[in-house]
Amino acid sequence: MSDQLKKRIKSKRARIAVIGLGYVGLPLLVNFAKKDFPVIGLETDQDRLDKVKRSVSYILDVPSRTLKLLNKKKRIFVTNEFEQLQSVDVVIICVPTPLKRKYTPDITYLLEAVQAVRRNLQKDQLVICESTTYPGTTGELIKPELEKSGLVAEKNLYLAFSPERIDPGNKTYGLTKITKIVGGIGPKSGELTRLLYEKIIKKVHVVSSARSAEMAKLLENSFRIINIGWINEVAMMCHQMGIDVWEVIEAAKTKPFGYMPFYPGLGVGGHCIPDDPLYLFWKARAQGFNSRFIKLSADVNSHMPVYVAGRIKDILIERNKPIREARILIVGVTYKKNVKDLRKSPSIKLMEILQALCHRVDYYDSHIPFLKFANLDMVSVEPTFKTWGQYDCVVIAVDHSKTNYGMIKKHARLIFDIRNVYKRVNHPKIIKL
Ligand code: SAJ
Repeated sequence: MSDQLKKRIKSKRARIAVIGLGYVGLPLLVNFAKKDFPVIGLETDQDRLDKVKRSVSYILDVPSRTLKLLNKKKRIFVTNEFEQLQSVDVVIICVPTPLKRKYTPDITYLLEAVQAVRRNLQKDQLVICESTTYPGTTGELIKPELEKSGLVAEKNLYLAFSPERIDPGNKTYGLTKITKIVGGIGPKSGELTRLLYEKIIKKVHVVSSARSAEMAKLLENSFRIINIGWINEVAMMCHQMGIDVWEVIEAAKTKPFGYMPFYPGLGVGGHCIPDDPLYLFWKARAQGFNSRFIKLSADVNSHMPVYVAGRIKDILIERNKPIREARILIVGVTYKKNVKDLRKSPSIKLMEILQALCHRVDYYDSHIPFLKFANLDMVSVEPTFKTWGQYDCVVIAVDHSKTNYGMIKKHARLIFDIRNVYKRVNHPKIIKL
C-alpha cells in the first residue's frame, strides 16, 4: 500500500477532490474542509461554482454561513478545471446516476467523471465512487477505465465504492452521523478508504468488496420503494374495502418490533428512490434474475397520480360537480415534505393529469414561489383566507410543516387530504386518501 498516502490521510494533509457539488458532494467537501483537509470542488455548473465562491448555499443541509466561514479561511476552492485532479491524493465522485428510460440506467455523468479522472490520474491516488450505481460498476467499468492509464489497482492505484446515504433535510442524521459503508476493489483500497472516512464520520463499516457496498445501497433504497409501493396498494385496498388506512397504520405502529411505518401518498419522487432500485432491477435482469418486487413497486408508485386523479373525479361527481368544470388547488408540489426540490415530484405528474381534465388547476407551496417544470409554467397562489374558498377541491399533496392547515380547513369548500394532515379531524368536507 502507498505508505505515503496513508501517512497523508492520517495527518490530514491528503488533498481531496470532490467531483459534483450537489446534495452529496457539497456536504462532503464542507465536512472534509471543516476537519482541515485541503479540499477542491470540481463542478461543471457555473452557477453552482459562483454560488459557492459567493458563500450562497443551494443545498438544504449546508448553511451559507458555513460556506462563508470556510471561504474566509480559504479552506475551500472550487473550479471546473479538471486538470487540478493531477495535484490531489484522493478523488471522490459524487455525480448523478439517473435513468435513461423507465428501467435503464444512465451512467453518462459517471462515465464522463471517470474519464476525466483517468486523463489526470497520478500514481498512488485513491479514487472513491459515491454515486449510487448497479452492483459491479466499480470493478467492471471504473477499474478498467482507470487502468487504461497504465496504473494498476491495488498496486499504484487505489479504488473503492462508498455509497452516499444523505437524507436531505434530515436534521437528526447529518452526514457525519450516518455510518459509512466502504468496499474496496481490494483490501488496500478498502483500508485507505476506511482511514479517510474515519476522519469525518463516527462509524465506518467495511465490507469485502465494492460490489457488496454497491449492493448494500441498493438494498436500502429498494427496501423503501417496495414498502412505499406496498403501503400505497394497502391505501387503495382499504378505500375499496371502506377501511381507514391511516387508522390501520397508527394501530400497526404500536407494535414495538418487526414493523416499520410507511405512509401512502402520490408515489415516490426525488433523486434516489424512483431510480436507484431500477439500477438493481436492470443489472439483475442482465444477469438472468427478474426482480418482480422492484418492478411491481415502481409500477404501483408511478400509478398513484392517476389513482388520485380518479379519486378527485369521484369526489366531485358525488357533489354533482363535473371535473371538467372544476377548479382544483394542489397544496404542496415538491417531492417530499420540507424540502425545496421538485425532482420527479409526483405532485407535478398529478397537476399535468388534472390540467387535462379540469377547468383550472393552481398550486400553493411556500417553498416554490413559481414553477417552470416539465410543461408547467405557474406561480404559487397567495395563502390568503380568500384563496381556499375559490376552489371546488383543495388537494393536500405534500405535508409541509409551514403550511397553515387550520386556515385551509376553515375556508376551503372541499379538501382531499392525501397525507393525513387532518388526522384528528372528522368533517364531511375533508376526504382522506
Ligand atoms: N415517501 C412516501 N411514503 C413514505 C416515505 C417516503 O410516499 O413513507 C415518498 C416521499 O414523499 C418521497 C419519496 O418517497 O417522494 C422518497 O422519500 P425518502 O424519504 O426515501 O427520501 P429521499 O429520497 O430524499 O432520501 C432517501 C433517503 N431517505 C431515508 O432514508 C428516509 C435514503 O433512502 C437515502 O439516503 C437517499 O434517499 C439516497 O440518497 O439514496
